[in-house]
Amino acid sequence: MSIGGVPEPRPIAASAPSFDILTMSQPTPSVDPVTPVIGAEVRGVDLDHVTDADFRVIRDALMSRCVLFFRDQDISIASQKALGARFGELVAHPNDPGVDGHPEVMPIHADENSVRATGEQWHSDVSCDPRPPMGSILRMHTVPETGGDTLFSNMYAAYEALSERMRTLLDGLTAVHDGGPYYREVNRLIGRDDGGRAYPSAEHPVVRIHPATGRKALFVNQMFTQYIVGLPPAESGAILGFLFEHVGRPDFQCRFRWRPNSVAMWDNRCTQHHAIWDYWPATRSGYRVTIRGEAPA
Ligand SMILES: O=C(O)CCC(=O)C(=O)O
Repeated sequence: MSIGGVPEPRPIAASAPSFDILTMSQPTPSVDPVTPVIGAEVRGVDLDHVTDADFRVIRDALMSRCVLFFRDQDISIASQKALGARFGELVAHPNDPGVDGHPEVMPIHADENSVRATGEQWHSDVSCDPRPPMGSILRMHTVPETGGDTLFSNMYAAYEALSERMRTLLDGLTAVHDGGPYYREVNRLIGRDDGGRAYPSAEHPVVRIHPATGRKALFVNQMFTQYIVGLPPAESGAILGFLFEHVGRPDFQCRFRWRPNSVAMWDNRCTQHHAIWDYWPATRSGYRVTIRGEAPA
């Protein structure tokens, strides 16, 4: 139908991109929470071409949701590194040589010949470093039909769920994180000679303050935390045992089901994750880049 010979404007199809006609700006990525507590799926962004506006959305969403998920990102290693580098300096892994020509890119791989898979217990990446990574970006290119999900847990929520008395006790404590026991066991399992090398070790607050949000987060994990400083071993062991179980509470978590070319980006300062190896003998394979953080305070 037309009015006075002028055709009526046609409605925009629901699937059309929402360009702003006046400014010709790109559509803003959408950020959809996964649970009320943690995680968001970010849609409408191409990680091969991250604009400044996209980056601001990603950074803000990471601060509020702690872990972000992206689908259908058939991106290059250069793009993955470039995204990480917008957040900070990339770091090589202390026990993994990285891929050829890219020491800061860590392969994450398990197949029928594997005797272990990376990250099979709750942890925050390389928390044994004096400046543990602020974040990690993992892209999987090959995933099993089913299985191989990754669990993420919110360490603000874990801290806030503790009683006031327990929070008061933990607030003043520090703990020693050591990479040696875990990395040496990995090397033993896969038959790699570590040549007696030394691994990072550091003392960190049990409860850290996130430098960007100012919120308190629990910062001890099963993979690296050895003991609480200044407590007898039995008391340290009992408190850490309780906390290691506490971080795995289902109401702090989300669970990510990977597809080929899915990407997850997490903030190691306020999350822990646990990769489930339930898919042997299938293959699961991808690459991680890791971003240097600050000394926890
Ligand atoms: O494979 C995964 O989903 C995560 C692996 C892991 O734990 C890590 O990259 O730290």
